[in-house]
Amino acid sequence: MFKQPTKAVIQRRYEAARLQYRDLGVDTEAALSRLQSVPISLHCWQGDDVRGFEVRDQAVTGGGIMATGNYPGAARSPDQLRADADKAISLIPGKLRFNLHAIYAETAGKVVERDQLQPQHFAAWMAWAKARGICLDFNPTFFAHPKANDGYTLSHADESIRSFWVRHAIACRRIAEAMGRSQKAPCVLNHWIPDGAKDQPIDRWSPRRRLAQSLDEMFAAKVNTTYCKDAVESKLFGIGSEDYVVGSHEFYLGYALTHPQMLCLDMGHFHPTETIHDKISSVLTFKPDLLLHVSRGIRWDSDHVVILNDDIRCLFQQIVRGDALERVNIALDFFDASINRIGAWVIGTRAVQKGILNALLEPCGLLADMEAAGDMASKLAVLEELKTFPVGAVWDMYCLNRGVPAGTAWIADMQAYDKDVIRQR
Ligand code: RNT
Ligand code: ZN
Repeated sequence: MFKQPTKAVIQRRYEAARLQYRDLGVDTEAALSRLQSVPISLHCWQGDDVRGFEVRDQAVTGGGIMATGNYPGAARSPDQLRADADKAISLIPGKLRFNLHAIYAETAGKVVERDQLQPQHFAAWMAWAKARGICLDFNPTFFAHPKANDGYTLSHADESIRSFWVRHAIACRRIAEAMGRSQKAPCVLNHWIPDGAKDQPIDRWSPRRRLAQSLDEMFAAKVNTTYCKDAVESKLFGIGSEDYVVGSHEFYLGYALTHPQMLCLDMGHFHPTETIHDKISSVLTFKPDLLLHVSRGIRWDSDHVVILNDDIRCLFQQIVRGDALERVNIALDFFDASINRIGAWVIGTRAVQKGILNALLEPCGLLADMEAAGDMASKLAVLEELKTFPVGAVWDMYCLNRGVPAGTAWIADMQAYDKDVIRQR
């Protein structure tokens, strides 16, 4: 089981698929070379259930986000996390980035407050990424901290707490800038805060005014924005902030439209039946670029492992049809602690790549022409027929070209690593 098909079999199937797509005017070779150049930012936090390695001297009660499940063998040191990420990376074709959070700092056993973090605390991560030719992205951590215990950070009414978090954000902007310099390419720095109220706050105004003020202060700090590309991430509700989230979609959309920072759209941060694919063309009409958190909510912002569902298909169709792949930063954001974590990384990332490939294999011009001519039945028929086209044969060829297991073969690698490494911890 889970054996790799031979090279000849993959090539034969690919050749048949290539001809089938060619009949519709789709160039599979062009699609494959385009796919190869689209980076996906692999999130470190799937490897350890968003715990990080921070050395703390005070208890943390507030959460804001939560990974559920108790699958054994989660990475409990930076070296374990890097080894696990290496394993996942070896099973994923195409270009990757790696996304860190401030709580993944390495401080040699010492307590280093978050507003004191320095690029040196990420030196090992930078060396690891450089050796693999991978660029880093970064996030301040505004949760899992005593000063976040009561549910407010950048919008806190207590000036000493609010300014602490502003200093943390500025420290992270400097770290992102250093990462960017070291990789000679931008580092995307995403700001998400848990701020909000469980039940009906009377004053929904002041926290928003304070958040806007904090953002202005953070972004006024002198940081080279060629290297540090800031984004702000909205949310509908969280655990303990069911009624009111300070950084709502409208809030950050407003902020991003009146400031240079990017907007981040997380697929799990809207109403349960609300999807983000129709937001892409609206946001990119007014902004040059965008950050995506590719996730999968089930009934709520549950951060399930991404799979190739309609949400993913529609999302990348919108991006490819609008020729916007260059303008969208694709980052993953899910954390399932109930299954093998390397499996989670690989399943989710390969699903996103398949979603992009699926969109690249669409005869966009043909469909647009039929639509312009008013031939809606033909358009719908082509879209339907495409659903059973052999995208898998093209995908397998991609994996073969990139030296990564094709089809189900990677599952055997995951199982062996589970037995030999994960379950030995
Ligand atoms: C939380 C946000 C945020 C986090 C990561 C860990 O709801 O989605 O992006 O998941 O920063
Ligand atoms: Zn997110």
